[in-house]
Amino acid sequence: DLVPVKRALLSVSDKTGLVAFAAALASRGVALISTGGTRAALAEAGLEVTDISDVTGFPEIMDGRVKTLHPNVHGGLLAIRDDAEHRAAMETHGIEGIDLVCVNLYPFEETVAGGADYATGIENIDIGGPAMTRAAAKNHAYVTMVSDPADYDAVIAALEENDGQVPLSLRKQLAQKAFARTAAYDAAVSNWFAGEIGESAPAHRAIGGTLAEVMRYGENPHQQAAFYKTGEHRFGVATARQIQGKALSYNNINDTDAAFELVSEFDPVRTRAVAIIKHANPCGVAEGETLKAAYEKALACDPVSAFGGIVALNAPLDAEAAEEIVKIFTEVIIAPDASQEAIDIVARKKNLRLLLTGGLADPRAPGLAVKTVAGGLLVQGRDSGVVDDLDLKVVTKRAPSAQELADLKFAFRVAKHVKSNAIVYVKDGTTVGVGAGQMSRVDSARIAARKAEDAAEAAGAATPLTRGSVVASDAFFPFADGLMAAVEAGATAVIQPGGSMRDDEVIKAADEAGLAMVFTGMRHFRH
Ligand code: 93A
Repeated sequence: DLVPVKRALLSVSDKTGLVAFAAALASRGVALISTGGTRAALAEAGLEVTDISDVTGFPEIMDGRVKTLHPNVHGGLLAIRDDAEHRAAMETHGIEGIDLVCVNLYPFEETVAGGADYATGIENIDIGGPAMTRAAAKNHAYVTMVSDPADYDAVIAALEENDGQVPLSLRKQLAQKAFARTAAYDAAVSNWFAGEIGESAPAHRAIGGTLAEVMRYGENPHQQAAFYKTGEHRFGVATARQIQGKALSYNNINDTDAAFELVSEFDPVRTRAVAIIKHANPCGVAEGETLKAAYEKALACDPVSAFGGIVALNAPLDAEAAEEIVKIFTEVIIAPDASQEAIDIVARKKNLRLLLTGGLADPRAPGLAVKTVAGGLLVQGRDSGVVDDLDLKVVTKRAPSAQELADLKFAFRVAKHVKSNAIVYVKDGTTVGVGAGQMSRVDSARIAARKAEDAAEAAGAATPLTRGSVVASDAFFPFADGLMAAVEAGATAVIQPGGSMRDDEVIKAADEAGLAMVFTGMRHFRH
């Protein structure tokens, strides 16, 4: 099952590692064939390359739309080498076998993630690349299909160890990976297309991903787990660069995602924001003049829970914030970027992971949220509602003050990222109590208030921090009791979606308590 590699076709958009790979092939006597840009890159490096046009007997036509789509290429890829008829066809038509294909595709995902217009999106749909990828992968009995620069070294090593041949086991692995790539690619095209034509029903959209990593275990040690990347989002945990620390676990990735999605709600032009996450819920979120100030405020909300948490920042990590964060045990820091000084400070904690994303997530971006149920998949559009875009309606006699309104918006932004039922108390741009994941809204309100009392006690404050705070609820109060729990805790203003059958009752109770209350008209359930 060993096939000598004598002729290779290289056609890549991502030219990472290309020259070294091609040079290693050439030094083993492999003849190289290439398309325009790839050929130019190889020729410039002094390698001898045959132009694809000399193989097809055709120029690359129609702006490159048709360059490799030709029987001389696809016959060379698909021929069963020891089938008499296939060999006769090769003879008759002058088709030569191609033993190794190195293709990566037009960067469709990156292009549309960058907000490309319709025509640019369409032009970046690769046709010839996937065709070759699939042909070579199908015919892996004879052909080695290399779809990822990360595999170049392994292929060269295999050739060296096996006297210029690639073992079938590796060819099979590479073929599987190649099909995963074309599947994810087509899923990305279909998803983008759905958005372009206003097709929002997620059921019509393909779900696909590329296997990025197999984890040691899942949510618990007895569960298997893997991480698949969909290429749907530009900045986030899936695309972040890990600067240091050991590999992220399943729970780490889940929590880090929650942290970064939350902190990305805060525009860095307006404010510095920090979120600390445990078990996918925030145990402290704050904004401030500096990241350090925001971090200290976020930590003060619930310092007990923050131990071993995930810290997300909405601006590049600086040295003074890093100095604060490394003081307690933290699992992961995620930020758009970091100064060299900050990176050096984090380096003092060997196990602390530092992830840099290159930018903030777009809270308004479309996308899919997927969850399994026994025997099925539930698919929905992600929650892309942003409080700034909502029409806030004052429903009480008293309107919120400017400070209350700022805190109400802050609180609702946070509540969107808290598991339901969610109640979030906020004061001066800081969460002072978070109640998450309770079966009753009253319980969430009580828990949040109690946590605020604990925090006040820990800080040596005389009164709980909920006194004079505002409160957000992710969904409407079905009865006045949840609202009254917030009043008892000392909240002066409320933000909630509204829309309960008993809104009148709830508004009346708010008026009697002198509260200011605004309705958002949008609910943020999260389970
Ligand atoms: O426009 S295509 O769909 N038509 C083709 O026949 C074709 N053949 C290869 N795109 C095609 N490719 C793609 O061109 C490859 O998948 C690769 O991404 C890119 C390499 O082009 P160049 O070598 O000119 O940089």
